[in-house]
Amino acid sequence: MLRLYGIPTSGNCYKVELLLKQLQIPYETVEVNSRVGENRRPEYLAKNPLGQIPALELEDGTVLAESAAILVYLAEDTPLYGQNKLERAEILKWLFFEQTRIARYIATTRFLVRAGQAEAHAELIAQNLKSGTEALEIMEGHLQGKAFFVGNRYTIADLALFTYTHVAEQGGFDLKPFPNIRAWCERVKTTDRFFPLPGA
Ligand SMILES: N[C@@H](CCC(=O)N[C@@H](CS)C(=O)NCC(=O)O)C(=O)O
Repeated sequence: MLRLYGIPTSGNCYKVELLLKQLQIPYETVEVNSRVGENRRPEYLAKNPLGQIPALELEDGTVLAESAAILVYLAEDTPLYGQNKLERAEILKWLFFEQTRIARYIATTRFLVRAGQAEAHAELIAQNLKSGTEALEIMEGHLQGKAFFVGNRYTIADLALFTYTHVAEQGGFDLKPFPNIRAWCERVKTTDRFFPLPGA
């Protein structure tokens, strides 16, 4: 059986867990709590030298890291990944965008705010709010007249982007000026076997 290392409240772990549930793939979880540094323990590093959560251990013992790579691995050959070369490339584009903009600016800011470290990192947060809002503007424009990001149906691009976008206000972002994003978030929540991000 597949084995997911991480904690349910981590957005990056949630992405993988949500996909596993939506694809109805059986799995078990092993808690590796990054909040207390368990991701840096030698026994975990031996499994995942990248030293972060999530990681997914396959039946043959291979360990996959990086949430976007895990999503692609799990979704391949399902309707939640691209059905042709162009769709697959477009999905990868949004997965990279999620990592380089949404995770970088929005998830980091939310983490710092929730950890009570906003004042200590005021300059970084101000820059992130600006860059993260620019990323939201790009998403808002892309969603104009579209229900989902790629191929007019729910895919792992939506799943990945949704995770930290729908809780962006917890990091001090304002989603009010983004009606397309807000409507899309509600749409994602109606997909089969959706469950909310724990602790959000
Ligand atoms: N790019 C990675 C980021 C993973 C990540 O940032 N994980 C966090 C928890 S949400 C973590 O392990 N933080 C502890 C650390 O980096 O030491 C992914 O998408 O999987």
